[in-house]
Amino acid sequence: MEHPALIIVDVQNDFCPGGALAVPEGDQIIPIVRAWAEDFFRQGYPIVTTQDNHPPHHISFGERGGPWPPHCVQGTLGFALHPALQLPPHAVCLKGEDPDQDAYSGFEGLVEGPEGHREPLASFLHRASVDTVYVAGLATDYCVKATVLDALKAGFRTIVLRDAVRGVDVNAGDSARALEEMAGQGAEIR
Ligand code: VGL
Ligand code: ZN
Repeated sequence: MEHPALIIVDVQNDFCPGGALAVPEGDQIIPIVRAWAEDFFRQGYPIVTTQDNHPPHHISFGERGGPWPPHCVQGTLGFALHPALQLPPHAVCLKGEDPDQDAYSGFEGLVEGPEGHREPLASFLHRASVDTVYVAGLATDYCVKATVLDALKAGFRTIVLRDAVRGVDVNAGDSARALEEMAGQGAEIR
């Protein structure tokens, strides 16, 4: 039997319209992501959100020569999950906390456990006997792609939920190319 988990990547205010680094139409995935989450919760399968959790002067910010405006700064509203997401109980994986290192992939983050215990996403999934990950969220051409490629490298069967991801498309076609690259590495695009 399949042991799936749902990974919801970075559906944070700063990546949605009105946010500091908005993904066009990023909020349009929200009802779809919610429906997947409800379905996983009903079946008792784990749900993990990843969240960019940058310190105020993170290396990826323009002030330090990085490509992005300040976004998802620790403790700000931009860091919070979009309020319409309304998820059932889920684990939270925080990433991008090292001021001097970027971290696009959820597999570079740590899952928050009870009593402040934190563990890498892969160990969390392995402990839950997960063998298949379903991936939704933002942005297709950055954090979704990096998370999917790392999931494949870690040996998980990996399914990308096509209607539940959106990309930045800094260059036209980036998201389409990202999906091709993920499929080329073995991801199923569904
Ligand atoms: C992301 C750019 C910078 C993402 C995170 O979640 O895709 N993109 N930080
Ligand atoms: Zn970031």
